[in-house]
Amino acid sequence: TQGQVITCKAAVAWEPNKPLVIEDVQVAPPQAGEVRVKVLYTALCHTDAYTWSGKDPEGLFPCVLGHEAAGIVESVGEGVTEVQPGDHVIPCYQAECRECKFCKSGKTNLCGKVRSATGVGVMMNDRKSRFSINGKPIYHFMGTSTFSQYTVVHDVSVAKIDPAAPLEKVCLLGCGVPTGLGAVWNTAKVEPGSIVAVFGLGTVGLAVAEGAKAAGASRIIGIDIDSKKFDRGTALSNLSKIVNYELLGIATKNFGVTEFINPKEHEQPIQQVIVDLTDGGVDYSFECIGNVSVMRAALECCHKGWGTSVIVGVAASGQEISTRPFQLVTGRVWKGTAFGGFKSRSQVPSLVDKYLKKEIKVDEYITHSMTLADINKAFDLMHDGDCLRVVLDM
Ligand code: NAD
Ligand code: AHE
Ligand code: ZN
Repeated sequence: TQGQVITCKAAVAWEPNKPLVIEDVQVAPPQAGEVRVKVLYTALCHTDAYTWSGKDPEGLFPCVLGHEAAGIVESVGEGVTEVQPGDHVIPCYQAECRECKFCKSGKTNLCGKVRSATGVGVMMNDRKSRFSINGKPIYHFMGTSTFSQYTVVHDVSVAKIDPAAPLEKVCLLGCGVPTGLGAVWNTAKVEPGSIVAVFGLGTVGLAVAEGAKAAGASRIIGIDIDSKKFDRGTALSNLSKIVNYELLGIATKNFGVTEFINPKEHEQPIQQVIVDLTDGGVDYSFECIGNVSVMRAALECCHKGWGTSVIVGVAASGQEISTRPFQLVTGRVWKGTAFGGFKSRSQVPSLVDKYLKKEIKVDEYITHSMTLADINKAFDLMHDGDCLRVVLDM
C-alpha cells in the first residue's frame, strides 16, 4: 500500500449535528514530513461532540473527527526519521517539533509548527487534505482525524510507544487521561496535603482526581450534577448534601474522590458551599466541563491569597468568563491547560510505560467497547451518566 491511495472506512461528519456517516474514503499517501497510520482503536472525547455540535469556531465540515486513538504506522513520507512502518503509535493533537519558539521556551507544551494547518483541517505541506471521497476533499480535525481506519498526521504529531502496550487501552492516553493528570501535576503542581475541588466527573475530571490522589491531596471534592457519576447503578437517588466516602460508588472512590457534592441539592451558590466546607476555600480547583459559569464558581471557591483554579473544559464559541477582578487582586490565580501541559511526543511514551507498570489507571475509564459502525450510538452513550470512555474497534 506504500505510496498508494488507500480506500477505507471512515465516519464522516457532513454537517453539524447530523449523524455521522460511515463512508468509503480515499486516504492519500503521506507527503514529506507526514505519517500514514492504521488506526486500530479510537475513543470518543467530549471535544469531538463539541466540534460536531457546530459550536467550535475551528470546526469545518465535512470532516473526519476523532483525536484519542492508537494504531500502527503504515507508511512514512520523505524525511521522516523518528517513526517507521510497523511502529506502534498514539496520534497527538498537540504537536511537539522541538524546534519552534514554543517548544524551545521551556514554558509551554504548545507547539507552533503545524498549528496553523491543523486549525483549518489541512496538512502543512500543501495546505490540502489527504482525505477525499470521489475527489471531494474532506477536512482533517485537530491534526489527527482518528475516526478513520487510516489517517495521515504530521510527523511532529505522533508518539512512538512500547509495542507491548495494548492499543485498545492506551488509546486513552491520546487525550482525556493525560489531560486530567497533567492539569494536576504540570499545570497546578498540587502539593501533598492540598484540598482540591474537581468540577465535572467525566474522564477528565476523574483523571484530575486520580492525579490529585497521587500528588497526596488530603481532600478531593468532586462536584457533578449527575449523581450517576458516583453512585453508578446503585439506587442512591435522594443523596444528602454531602455523601461521605463510604457511600461513594466504587468507581468514583477508586479514582480518589473523597467527598461528593451535587450543586442541584444546594440553594446557595456552589462556591459558597465549598468555601464553607473548607475553612475559606480550596487550594486548587479544576473545571472539567466547559461551562463558563462553573468556571467562575471554580475560581471563586479557591482560598484567598493562593487558591489556583485551572480551566480544562472547552467552552463554546462566543462564551466568555467573568469574575470580580478583586478575586485576583486578593491572590486567587486563574490558569488553563491544554493536554495537561504534557509535551506530547516526549511524554506520551512515558505515560504508556507508567500504565504498563500499573502506576496510572486506564482500563477503569473504559466503560464501553463498540465498533466503528456503531459510532452514532457511541456518541449517544456519552450523554449517559454510566459512560466514561467508549472505545471503538476500527
Ligand atoms: P464528560 O462529558 O465525560 O464530563 C463532563 C462532566 O461534567 C459530566 O459528568 C457531567 O455530568 C458534568 N457536568 C455537566 N454540567 C455540570 C455542571 N453545571 N456542574 C457540575 N457538573 C457538570 O467530558 P470529558 O470528556 O471528561 O471532558 C470534559 C471537558 O474537558 C470537555 O469540555 C472537553 O472538551 C474538555 N477537554 C479539554 C482538554 C484540554 O486539553 N483542555 C482535553 C480533553 C477534554
Ligand atoms: N477549536 C477549539 C479549541 C478547543 C481546545 O481548546 N482544544 C484543546 C484540546 S481539547 C481535547 O479534547 C487544546 O489543546 N487547545 C489548544 C490548541 O492549540 O488547540 C475552540 O474552541 O476554538
Ligand atoms: Zn479530547
